[in-house]
Parts: sequence; structure tokens; C-alpha cells
Amino acid sequence: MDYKASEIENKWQKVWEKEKIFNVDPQNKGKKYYCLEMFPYPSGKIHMGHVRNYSIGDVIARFKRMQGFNVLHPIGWDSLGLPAENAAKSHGIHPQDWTLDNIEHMRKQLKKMGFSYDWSRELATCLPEYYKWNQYIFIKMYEKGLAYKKKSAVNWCPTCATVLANEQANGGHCWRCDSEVESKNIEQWFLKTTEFVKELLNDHGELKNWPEQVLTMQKNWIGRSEGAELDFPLHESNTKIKIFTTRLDTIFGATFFAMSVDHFAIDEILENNPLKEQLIKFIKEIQSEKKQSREEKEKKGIFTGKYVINPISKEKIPIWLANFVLSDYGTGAIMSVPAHDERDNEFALKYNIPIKKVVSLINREKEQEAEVISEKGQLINSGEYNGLTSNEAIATIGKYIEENNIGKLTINYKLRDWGLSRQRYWGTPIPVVYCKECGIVTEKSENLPVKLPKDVNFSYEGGSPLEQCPSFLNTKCPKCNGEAKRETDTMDTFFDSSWYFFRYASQPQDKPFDEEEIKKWLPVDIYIGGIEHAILHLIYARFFTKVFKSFGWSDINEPFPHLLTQGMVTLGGSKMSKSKGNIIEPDDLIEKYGADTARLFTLFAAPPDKSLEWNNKGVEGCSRFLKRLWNFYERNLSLLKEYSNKDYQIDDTNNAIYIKFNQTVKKVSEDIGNRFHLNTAIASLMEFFKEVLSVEEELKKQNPALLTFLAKTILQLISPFTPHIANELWSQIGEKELLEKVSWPIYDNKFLENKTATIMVQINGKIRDKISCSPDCTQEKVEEKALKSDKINSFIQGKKIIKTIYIKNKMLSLVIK
Ligand code: ANZ
Ligand code: ZN
Repeated sequence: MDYKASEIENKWQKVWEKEKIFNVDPQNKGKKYYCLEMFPYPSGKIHMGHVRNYSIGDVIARFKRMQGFNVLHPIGWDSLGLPAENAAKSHGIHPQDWTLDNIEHMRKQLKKMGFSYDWSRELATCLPEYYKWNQYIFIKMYEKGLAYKKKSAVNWCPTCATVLANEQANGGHCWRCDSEVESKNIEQWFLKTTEFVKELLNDHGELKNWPEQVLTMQKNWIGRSEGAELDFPLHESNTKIKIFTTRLDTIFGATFFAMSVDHFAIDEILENNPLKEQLIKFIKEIQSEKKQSREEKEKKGIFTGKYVINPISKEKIPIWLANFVLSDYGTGAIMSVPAHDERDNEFALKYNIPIKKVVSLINREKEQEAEVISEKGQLINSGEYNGLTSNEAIATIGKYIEENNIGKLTINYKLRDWGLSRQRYWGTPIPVVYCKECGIVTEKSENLPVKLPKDVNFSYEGGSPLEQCPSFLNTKCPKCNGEAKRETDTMDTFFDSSWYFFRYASQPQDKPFDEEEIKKWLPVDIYIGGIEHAILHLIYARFFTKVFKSFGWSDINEPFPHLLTQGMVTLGGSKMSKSKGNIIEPDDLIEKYGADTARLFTLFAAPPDKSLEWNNKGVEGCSRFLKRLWNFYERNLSLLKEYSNKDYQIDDTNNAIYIKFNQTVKKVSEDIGNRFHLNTAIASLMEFFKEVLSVEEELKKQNPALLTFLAKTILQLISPFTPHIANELWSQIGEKELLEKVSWPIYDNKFLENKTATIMVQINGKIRDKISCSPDCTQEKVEEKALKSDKINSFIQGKKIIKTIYIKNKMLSLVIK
């Protein structure tokens, strides 16, 4: 029979489905193993990135299953969000229909890949039965003060007509469409991520198995900054304005004071101020500027005509309004030290403000080269503090301000609360109503879910289509039963993905998840996904886990102790993408070669965490390998059937291959299990197969039971990678059990080292054969073995051995005549 991938793949997928073999078995007494890959957004069809991500997870899940673990390997759909709504706008398809169609199609595609999911736990975040629990969780957060509403300047993407979270507007551009982001002031819902900022940072210590890069990205995002808050009295007033600085040591170099245009003390500064008009004009101008980082901004400022007193040096310094001072960081006001801070320096040069050096470097050369000395050093021009090192000065001045009640040492974080509101249709409705009598009222639990109305107008450009839907908008107050209006904002879809892994583990009807089940399954043992989720998703999911713990819903502290970030799939050196036109379609690949080849290549071509350059020759090579494998079983079929369960003997002649077997099992097990080096596991499997081929003829004659044993082992070892062909061959040789239910092979520690000697046999100076012996074999034994060899005998036939030379463990040389 020829290898027909599509036929056998279809066949085994049906068997798996029928037997529900990947569903969690409640009777399974094995140790739990929760293998999770980041769930896909149902964009329409799967791409090679999915194939890679899910193939990696699948090998691990299948491997653990064969090792006897009780495996949970779920899948679902991150299925709310903007693309569905855009499709509705441009093609007139309802987001729900578009999404559910896509899910249907992609589910088929995943099944065609042969992934070992527990489909009974499949979930889609766009279904009311899922987002109901988003709403439930939101209400609990609201009750605990973890969800709140405030007016705030938001990042507004004019193209998507929606609010973006800071992290979605990184660098001032929309993460989705790349348009320039504007600033807009509206009422927004927030989740208090900052409540857990210390835990989010400190518990990195528990994440020993996270890539260093991801930890660093999160650390920078959280942005812990040690410094001091310090009052600067307004000249000729009782008002004090607080600043935040990390560099108290530079305080004698503060030649001006700068405030954000949103600072609360501005009113007083404007009062009776002859410059009032210009100042207001400037404030308006800056407020309409788009949000950008402090460094990126072109520095703009205006002198207010007012002054503050430096509380340490007692100097009077001018107050400026400046666009590079952020209103939502620190205190919104700073002492500016242009000699030692880049931003202040740029500003001072632009506006001709004096620059006063107060820190000098020990390293003179470096000091002369640098325009702005931002490093710490030794104090100069700083009165009584001269001569102290920067750190000594920070400590001394810090102590002074605390003792004199003019300031305190503090820690600031860059992490902001999570702006949750989206003015969009295809998201979870925020379960809140506005009542004239009662104000903000959350929906009653028994009224959940607040369902998205199906019948809305998607061509509406002004904001959320929900605002235009009276049947949704008009409602009764859950408290007083009076007239009320529903909140029309929906939740950022990152809410959905922040806890879906809890819901996979447990799906009760009456609560988000069951505590006992969570205790059993969580934390996730291995989480696999792209590095692009390093900050957003992974911080939010950690935050939710900590929130649930604080509610007493679970005692899990960190959801993902082990994170594997898979590399990109590239073609021609750049990431496969529609816009670059360098896409390989998984469907085409499956059709041409079969899912097993697709799986094998994506796993073999690179280590999981490195990028994978697509290579058609490599795909061909994997396909050829599977054909060779197939043919080996086909030509030995009757022998393999016959010897399937017979005992084999290990002796000197086959010791080498038996050792190779043990080495291979060890290597493959460790490569998958300890290191996730799936590519090297495959390489050693291929090598092992080659060795078996090299002794195939010999074993067929001398030890068919051993050959059968080795052939079976190969199928066990390869089954996590290419499960269809493995099962097919397994059943062809007469095995009844599905390979998924067969245990993983074990190796024998006593047979890991090659203790055989390979001895060349020469006849009249030419090597004619080699034989294997244990190293302590006697010359007699070696000769005896040599004379048993068919090859040697064919040379000796009719002749006489006249001389024998033996070099121990190396060579047997026969001279014949
Ligand atoms: C004086 C100084 C001298 C500063 C010097 C730095 C260097 P990180 O490390 O990011 O926390 N700053 C404080 N609040 C700010 C705001 N709302 N907008 C813009 N800048 C602000 O940065 C802390 C430093 O950033 C603070 O220390 C302050 O400038 C500035 F040689 O104070 B520094
Ligand atoms: Zn009411």
C-alpha cells in the first residue's frame, strides 16, 4: 500500500472524535497536566503561526498523555473585537454571523491538523454564556472598587473611532491601523490594575520559567521608580507645589520649575496674571496635542511670570508650563535640572534658561565628552552637600526633607489603571445602567447576561451602534424600577482573554468557575504563545488571577509559571503576512503533503522559541522521511505482525542497536519533557530510524522479535509529532489499542553507553566485513563470529586460512590462499 496522507488522516481524526479520546477523563488518576496555547482570534482561517503554536502544544500534550498524566488540553475562540464589526461595515454581514462562520471553518481546519483537544470544553468569548461571566466578574470588581469610572483624556484613534488603551497606542500610533492617535476627554470605565502593582512586579520571582525578555518587558512596563516627593512653595503665596524627582542630589541645579498644563495649581497661577490670555491659549494648544512619550515630544513651554522657592537651596526659580511634563505621572510637576537631564536640557537650550552643573564625574574624560551628565557622580556647586557622592546626597537630603516635613521618599510606577471602555458593538456590554434617581446601578446577577441586541445599524459613524438602539438603551433601574439608560460602552476584549483559562478548567452553570476544579487544574503547566502578548495579555491575566485570589475564589497566585514564547514563521526573512504577500496557506500544505508533514516540518525546522524560516525543500524532506518510514513497515508487515509480542534477546551482535534504542528514548523524552527542544527530538528519532534501517536485513534473519520491538518503539516515539501515520502503521502491524493510550517507552539506564567494539575483518589486506563484540571478547570468539558471516565465508570458500592477526577490539586480519 502507498502512503496516502489524506486518507489515513481523515480516518484517524474520525476515530479520535468518535472515541472522544482527548476529553478529560474524570476517572483518570494520573497527575494533572494543563497544556495551554493562546487561543486564536477567529479571523477566517488559520495561518502558519497557528499551525506552529498549536503543533508545539500538541506534541507536549500528547507526550504527557502517553506518560500517564491526566492532560487538559483545551481550545476556544477569542471572538469579540473590531474586525468582525469592520466586516459588518464593509460587507454587510452581521458580526455574529461572520464570527460564527469563521469559527466553524477554523474548527475544521484545526481538526484537519489532528490536534488533541478536548473539544467538549471549547468556548467562544462572543457567546452570551461566556460573556455573562465577564459581566458577573465586572460587577464584583465594581463592588470591591476595582472597577470605577472617571473622566480622562484618552487615546482616540480617529480611523477606528475608538478609545485605545495606552498599550494599544504605544508610540502614538494605533496598534491596529497605525493611524496617529489623538487625545480626547470622556467618561471611561477603568480597572484598577495599579491595586496589584507590587504583586505584579514582585511575583516575577515566582516565574522562574519565563523568558528573561518577557520579564524585562513587563518590568519596564510596570516601571518602578524610587525617588522623593518634595514641596516647592509658591513665591508670595501659601500654596505648595509637590514635585517628584529621582535625583534629589541635583536639587542645587534646578534652574527652573515645570508643570503640566493640567496641573491643579494652574488656576491660582492664572489669577490676576497679566499673561493669563497667552497662558490659556498655550494650555489649550497643548491639551489638543496627541499623546506621546516625554522623549518623543518636541519641547514646548511658556513662562508663567511666577516663581517657586527651592526648599533646599532657597533660590527663587521661574515656573514654566511645559508639554513634556505628564499630568498622570508623579505629581505632574518637576524641578528641572538642565545640566543633568536630557529633556530639561533641550528645553533650557530652546528657551535660554541657565544651566548649572552640580554633579561631576570621577571619570574626567567621560565628563568632558558628555553634553548632559545624566550619570551619578560627586556633588559640586551644592553648598553644604559639596563632596558627597550622589547616593550619599540623596540619602542625606532625603532624611532632611522627611525630618522637616517638606517631603518624603516615595516609589512611583508607570503602570496605569486599565482603560476598559470601548465605544464599540462587538464586545461585552458593561452591565451598568444610569438611573435618574439612583445614579450608576449594576445589573442584577439574575438579569445577566446583558445581551448584545442583534438588530443594530452598523453604518452609524458617530460612536457605538448601541447608542442608536432604543431596545437596548432604554431599560428599568434594577434598584427602583424607574426609567434608566444602559451603558453603551463595551469591554476591551482583553477582558475576555484575562480569565478564559479558568473557564476551560471548569464550566459550571451558576458561577464563572468552580473552586475545587481550579484547585485541581491550575496553574497552567505550560503556556505557549507569541511574544507580542508579553505585556498586555500576560499582565492582565496575571492581574485577574490576583483579583480572583483576593475575592477568595481561588488560591492561585500566578496562572502561568512556565511560559514558552514561540518564534515567528518567516518566508524570505520576514514574518509571513498578507501585506507582504509571503504567505503559505496551511490548507494548501495539508492538501499537498498531509497534516503530518506540515506538523513535522514546523516542529523540525527550528527550536520552538526561535524564528522559523519556511523552506519548501525542508517540507519535501519531511515528506520523504514519512514515506521512507511508511515503506519500512509495509515491506516488513507480515514479520512485524508475527513477532509483535514475542520476546527478543540482546546479545553482542545487536547490542549496538539496543543501546541506540535506549539513548534515543532518553533523548527524545528529555528533549520534549524538560527542554521543549522538539527539533532535536525529531532529529534523534530520524537518526535512530536510519540505524534501524542499517540493521534491518540482519535483524530480519537473526532477531526478528527485536526488529519488531524497535519498529514499535519508533511509532510510539513519533506519534506525538505525526500521530496519524503512527496510528495507521500501528494498527497495520496488528495493534488494537490507539497509540494515544499506549504508554511512552522507557529506557534502561544500564544500556546507555556503547560497550561494544566494532571489529573490522580483513581478507588479504582488504576490509570485507565488520562484526560487533563486547570489548572483552577473546580472539577465538571473534574468529568464530567472523567465520559465521556470510560475506566472509563467500571469500574464504574453497580456500585456506594461512595466517591470522588480531588487534584487540579493532581488527581481525585473515590471509588466505
Ligand atoms: C530632577 C532630575 C534631575 C530628574 C536629573 C531626572 C534627572 P523616572 O525615572 O521615569 O521615574 N519627572 C517626574 N515627573 C514627571 C512628569 N510628570 N513628567 C515628566 N517628567 C517627570 O523619571 C523620574 C524623573 O522624571 C524625575 O526626576 C523628574 O525629573 C522627571 F538629573 O527630577 B527628575
Ligand atoms: Zn433607580
